[in-house]
Amino acid sequence: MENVSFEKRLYELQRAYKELTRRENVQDNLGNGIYERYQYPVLTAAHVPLEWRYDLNYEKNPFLLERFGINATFNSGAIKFRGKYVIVARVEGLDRKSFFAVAESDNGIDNFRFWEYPIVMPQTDTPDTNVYDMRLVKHEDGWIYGLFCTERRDLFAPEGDQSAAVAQCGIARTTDLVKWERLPDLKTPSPQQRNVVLHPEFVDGKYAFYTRPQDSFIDAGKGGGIGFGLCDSIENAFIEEETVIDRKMYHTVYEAKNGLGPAPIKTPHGWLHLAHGVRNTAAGLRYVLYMFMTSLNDLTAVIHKPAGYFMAPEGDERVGDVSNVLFSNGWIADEDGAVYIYYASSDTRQHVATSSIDRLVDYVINTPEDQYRSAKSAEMVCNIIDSNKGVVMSAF
Ligand code: M1P
Repeated sequence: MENVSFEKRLYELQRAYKELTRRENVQDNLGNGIYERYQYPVLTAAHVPLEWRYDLNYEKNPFLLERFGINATFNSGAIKFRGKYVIVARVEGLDRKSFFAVAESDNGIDNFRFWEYPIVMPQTDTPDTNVYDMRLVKHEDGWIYGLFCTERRDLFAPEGDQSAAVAQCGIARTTDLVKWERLPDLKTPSPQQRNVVLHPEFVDGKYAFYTRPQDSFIDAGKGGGIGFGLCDSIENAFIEEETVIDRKMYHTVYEAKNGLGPAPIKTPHGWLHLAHGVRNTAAGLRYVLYMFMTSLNDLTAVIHKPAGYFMAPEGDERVGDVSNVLFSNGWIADEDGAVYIYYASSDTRQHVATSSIDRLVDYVINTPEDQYRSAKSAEMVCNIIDSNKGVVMSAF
């Protein structure tokens, strides 16, 4: 028998866990003024409680081996709930299956702790193989909804193709984030759906959804962008007509595909949206975040859209299971105007960035829009230089 000290190993595991989950986060210096990044991710695989990963009984696990390993924690929905900053993370096991788990923090930027148990999502008649990327919405009907991607094997794929899948939008609702009522999946005219988001308010007495129609599991195909549609009922949600409100476009950061992030935030100027855009490169797909604003009177009208990306992977964020990816499906707008943007990097870990409604509105309204040509970009820089003439640079 190897000489393993169960007690010593348990002590070391607990000490490391405590240190990690009580570490204060540190705001990065300077930045671009639009948001602040932080030094540490708010959730990693190592934040998952030891009680979930280890059998801590000496008799059954004398070597104290990990019994259920976690690969990643990322793509979290977010909501302010009972005064806490609460995120519902996508927790992915070594078996590649992901499930949802609630973690909360007092200040939104550090000390996130998982609740006692992960969520065991009730099933529809066709069980999910995999679920991920929950968007949490407090709807004006009184429920908290979680919309997520449910993935199942494509039954029409040939036997030799074991990666073909069908993605659809799963819908569940809750009042306490513990007990969930599963509703039928959303039906739309598109063969597949991912990145579906529920609008927090009724529109003409109907439930309003942002969609992302797609032809196949990876490629959006002729599903040309972020769609919008209305449903009479949420208990049997069916969108008859999808209108694309923000389309993919040549030589932009969203030329291959795009998808809405969290539910939009209402401001006096319009609805603030955060989305991800994807383009292809020699090194594979690159996912960045971008923003736009839609009209308060017409949710399908994009009234402001800064050129390019809002956030892109930086430093360590660039590397992970799916490298060169930033993805966000959760943000929290606080009563005092602060905004907590929960973004994940490279399908591996969860981060936070902070900003404010005022700064985001300024960014979205006053950042130049894409003019789609290099010469126009150079002209924009010249305009900024000209308007800076006569401004005293005090540090020089
Ligand atoms: O791997 C990057 C992301 O890919 C998918 O997003 P989309 O449907 O826009 O391509 C999702 O699987 C997402 O979870 C993942 O982060």
